[in-house]
Amino acid sequence: MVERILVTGAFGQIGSELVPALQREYGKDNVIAIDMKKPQDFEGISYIFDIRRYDELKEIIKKHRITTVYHLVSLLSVAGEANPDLCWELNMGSLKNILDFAREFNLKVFWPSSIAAFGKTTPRYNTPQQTILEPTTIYGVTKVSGELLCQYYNLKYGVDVRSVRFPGIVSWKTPPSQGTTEYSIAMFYEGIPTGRYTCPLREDTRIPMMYVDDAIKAALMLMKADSSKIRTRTSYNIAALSFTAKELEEEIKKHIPLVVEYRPDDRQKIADSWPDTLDDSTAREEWGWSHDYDLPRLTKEIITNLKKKMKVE
Ligand code: AKB
Repeated sequence: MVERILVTGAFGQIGSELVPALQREYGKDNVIAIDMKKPQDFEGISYIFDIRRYDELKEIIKKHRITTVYHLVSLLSVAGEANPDLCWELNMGSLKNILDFAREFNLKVFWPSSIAAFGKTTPRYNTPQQTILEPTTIYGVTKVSGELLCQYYNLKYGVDVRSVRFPGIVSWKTPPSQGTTEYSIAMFYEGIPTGRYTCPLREDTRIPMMYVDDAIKAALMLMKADSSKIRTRTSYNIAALSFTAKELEEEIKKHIPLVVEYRPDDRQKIADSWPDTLDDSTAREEWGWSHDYDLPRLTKEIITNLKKKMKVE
């Protein structure tokens, strides 16, 4: 059967890289991209509208005979704290609707959870797959609730929904958005053209992180895995890197001159509530997860690409 794929939040940080990967794999005509706005150079089928227009969404699912949804729409941690009501409405409302459509039209669903599902009471080092989930951000609350809702729809209605807890994703195609780990992207975006960056976190803040290519690889691998292998229907821990802000600064300095000033703001409290490192052995055992990028490779890749994008020598 031909897969016909819908991606929501298609032009955000992950979607901007996932959509072309899906188009390469399944063909341009089989990938439908939905977001609030579209980049000028996008080639493919897209619809530009607010995801909360559920009747319209349902018509698109029917019209294109969608089989699989990558539901990426989400307000991140910083945006969520600025508007908790909207965060709940958008993150949870849209997930509930996508899961209901999945029930009705027998869709397979990918939905990203996050390390934001963890909190201060979670073991900080080598955080286990099954552990205490008491987040203190509304974004984290939507991730824990979302994980449980996914599991419920799987158990109750047999919906084939799969999820990973993404660490902070480092990428270069889209500018940093309103998350806590997005400082890492901003360090490149501001550091390359100006040689300076003011970091909103302490230099010793260590957070699990991952290059975007590994994040795309994880999503595609998980969705392709045989359903009998997927025994976790909440969300899988997946790990790649874990670096401090200072370690990132030092790695970037091997390529460009950079002065970083550390001036922690509200984001520090959020970062301090997340683990340092994750145990992702369940994902590695059950569906063969492995990452490719280490910090030097990630840094070189981003600097090379961003310099080209920014036309900086
Ligand atoms: C954020 O920082 O809010 C996100 C995340 C870790 O989910 N990047």
